[in-house]
Amino acid sequence: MENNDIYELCELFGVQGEIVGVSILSSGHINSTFKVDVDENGIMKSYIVQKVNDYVFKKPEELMENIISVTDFIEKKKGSGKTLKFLKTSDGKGVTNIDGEYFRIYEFVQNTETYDITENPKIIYETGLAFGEFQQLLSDYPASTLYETIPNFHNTINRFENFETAVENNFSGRAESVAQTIVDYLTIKDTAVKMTQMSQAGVLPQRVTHNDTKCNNVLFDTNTKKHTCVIDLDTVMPGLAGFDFGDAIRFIANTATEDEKDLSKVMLDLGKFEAFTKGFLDGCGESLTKEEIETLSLGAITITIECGVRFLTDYIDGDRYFKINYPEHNLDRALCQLKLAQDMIAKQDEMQTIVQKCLTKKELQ
Ligand code: ADP
Ligand code: GN1
Ligand code: MG
Repeated sequence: MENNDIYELCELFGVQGEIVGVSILSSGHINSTFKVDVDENGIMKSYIVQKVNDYVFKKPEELMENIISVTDFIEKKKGSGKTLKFLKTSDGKGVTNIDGEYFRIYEFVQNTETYDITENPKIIYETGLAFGEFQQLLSDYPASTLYETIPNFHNTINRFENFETAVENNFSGRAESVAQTIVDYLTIKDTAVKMTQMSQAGVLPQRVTHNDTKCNNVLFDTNTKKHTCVIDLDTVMPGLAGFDFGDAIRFIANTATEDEKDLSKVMLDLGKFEAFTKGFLDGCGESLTKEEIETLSLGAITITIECGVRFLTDYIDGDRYFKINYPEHNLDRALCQLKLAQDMIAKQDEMQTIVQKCLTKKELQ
């Protein structure tokens, strides 16, 4: 992205003052993120300028309508500073198009930090609390009024259909070399589709969900180490609470990183699982149903399998969706999710016992 584009965007979104610094913040696999420092008559302010990936998000305007509506709703309940603050153009839009590319600007939250990985149980608890509170705050928001920013995002039946189509088409020619991994994923398909079937049967309710609950999507106050706000709201849409829980566990309770090559290092850490679960349940308050609580551990298994299937699909499709740092990156991610999912399946009863233990502790408080 050119500096000229940044100047033009700041003008379009009404940013006052002189731009004194631009830096790249890049941790995610989808969008491109920049921090822009501005001197507003001696007062320093910073903004995030983000290019929305329109290969992934086909309707950026609808996506921004969702985000603005949800952040306004949270701000009314919790006050400013507890959610992201997006700027609007003079015609009231939250996203603009320059040369066919979509951009938005929002306020940078000062004195905050994010964690890509953490061993600290307090931070893990706080991350659970942040996503649980997010769930609870939006429990009276009418989920059906939100656009589906990526249709069928956590429809695991559909994800497996896309996977099987990718294997058939084999655009990259890589399918033969990963034949065993394909079989391994198909072996656990029945487990992975259970919650989607329960959702379709109306057993699990549709909630407003975040759908990308990695720990680096929570901002922490640098001094107090308490969570300040949940970020990366592109995938906020109707979904299952157990999938938000599950995606967080996939990321935060793995003993290794998402793309660890040495699979002997990849396992579910039950201590981290407990810390997150406690925070999540505390944050959710009374908002979850019995069926939602009973399927939390299945949510973790489901999303880990689904995420792995998505990485493997992309590898076989020729790496069109996720950003990669080297040619086998998506395969490494897929193998790592497979190992983690297998370990979760072996530990499912232990996970559910921990969920019950956290609930009992909550009742005693
Ligand atoms: P991605 O899609 O790349 O994950 P994010 O919206 O999560 O994009 O932003 C990437 C990183 O930028 C975050 O993990 C966080 O460290 C930082 N960041 C994003 N928004 C803010 C903000 N409003 N204030 C401070 N830091 C932010
Ligand atoms: C993507 O943007 P980022 O990196 O936080 C992806 C998630 C995956 C995640 C895997 C819109 O999230 O669904 O779980 O990568 N986001 C989208 O790391 O597809
Ligand atoms: Mg992110």
